Amino acid sequence: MTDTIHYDFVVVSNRLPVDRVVDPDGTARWQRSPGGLVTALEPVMRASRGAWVGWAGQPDLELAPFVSDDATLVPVPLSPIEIERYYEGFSNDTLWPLYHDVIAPPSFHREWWESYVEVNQRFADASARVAAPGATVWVQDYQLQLVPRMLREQRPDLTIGFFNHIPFPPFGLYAQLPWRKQVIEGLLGADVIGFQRVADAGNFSRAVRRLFGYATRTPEIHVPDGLGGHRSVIAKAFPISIDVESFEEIARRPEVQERARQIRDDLGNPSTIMLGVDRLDYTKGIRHRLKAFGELLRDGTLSVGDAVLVQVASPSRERVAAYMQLRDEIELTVGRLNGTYATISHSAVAYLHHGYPREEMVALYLAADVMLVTALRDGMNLVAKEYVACRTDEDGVLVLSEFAGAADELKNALLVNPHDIDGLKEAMVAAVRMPHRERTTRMRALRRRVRDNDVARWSSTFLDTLRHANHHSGAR
Ligand code: GDG
Repeated sequence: MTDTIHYDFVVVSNRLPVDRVVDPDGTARWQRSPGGLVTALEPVMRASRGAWVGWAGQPDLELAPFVSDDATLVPVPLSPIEIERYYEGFSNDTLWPLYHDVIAPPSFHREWWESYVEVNQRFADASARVAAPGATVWVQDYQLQLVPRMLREQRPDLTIGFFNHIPFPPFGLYAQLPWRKQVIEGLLGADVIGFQRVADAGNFSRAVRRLFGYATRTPEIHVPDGLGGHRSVIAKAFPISIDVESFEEIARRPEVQERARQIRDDLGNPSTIMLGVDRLDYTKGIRHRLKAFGELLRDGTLSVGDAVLVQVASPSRERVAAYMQLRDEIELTVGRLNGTYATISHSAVAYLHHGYPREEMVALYLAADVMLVTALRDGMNLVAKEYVACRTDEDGVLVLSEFAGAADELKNALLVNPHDIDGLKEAMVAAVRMPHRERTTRMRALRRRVRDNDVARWSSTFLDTLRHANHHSGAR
């Protein structure tokens, strides 16, 4: 242990921000995965000797910490059975559906829970080993909700933050979780618990009151310290965002703009390109979107050749049964729509079950006249913000679900309830027919909002709150 280096700032997330890639000559290397979180935390990492604790994405990989760009990465190994129980099971088939309004039924299995506890303990132990005295540790997301408490038990000197990237459900749903008290106790080990929306923070505080009866004074929760006093925990909304400048920069590149023109050309120059970009997930409302689009073709409101729907559905969680079933359903629907409405020269739906490089995504955003974000429930939805960030031409219409966190900020989008198929159809038609002046007015307002709250602002606001919270509670 004496040779372990200690860090003043530690990020803990299920996945490390790198992917193992094997070059054609057979040599393996690590490639930075360009997620928003990495970008947000890069400056903090650089300024404060940071380490990142997480799983390297492959089973049974026991690796020593290594340096990638400016951060030290600390791999946490997972066995195949843990991947099945902790990750695919408890994280993605229990918590994910439960926290997204039980759109799909959550599965509750005791052995999945046991694995979740064990793996959370391993992440906590790894973090405790690398954190310097008095360090700040920022734990990310629903896979690691027990880590804050486990960490505090070993290391009361640390300042601990937690951010939940997905919604926190209303108590009536949360109460289904057989381990509902343990999860909340786990989270309450943090000094600050961040959520995407004000409503999520409210749901969490209510669950704390209902299950533990602790006093709350928004945004503070008073957690008894066992000595007759209490610790203050802050539960508050910190809406996440994107690296706006990097999207703008890509959108301004001539070759990306040329690619956008080529995409329109390849689609047969329709007057309207509608676009959906999602991980293939049942929370994203892809089926509802296809249904509404199909009915508009059936009614003759839209016609093939004139309008096309491009749907990028990037592969996700392909070993979880609900995702396999969803893929089948979507591909059946797309096949039916194209079978019924496509012509030799024009598709109704261009369906793409691939991941694309970011430049291609930006070109798609630039080509899209109408962006459809129709999630049934979504923590934030970064695609909505990316579309807006890319539209430096102040054109394009965003149709946005009220059930995505982004709707709290992006009020100038066409807000929809995706369960209301008629309402969704009306919004799609309004988007197609919207006059240029109104498109510009709305897009300008949306852009202002996204630029004002970018991802650097998100992380600095969270970390400021964390510093302040710990200062108030006194050094522990
Ligand atoms: C969770 C919460 C919350 C997608 N396909 C490709 C690709 N993407 C990128 C998008 C976007 C990201 O993936 C997806 O982010 P979302 O926010 O839309 O959704 P989740 O993956 O469900 O994320 C969500 C988020 O965490 C952050 O807190 O907003 O609510 O569910 O950046 O562009 N990127 C590339 N190729 C693809 O094919 N390059």
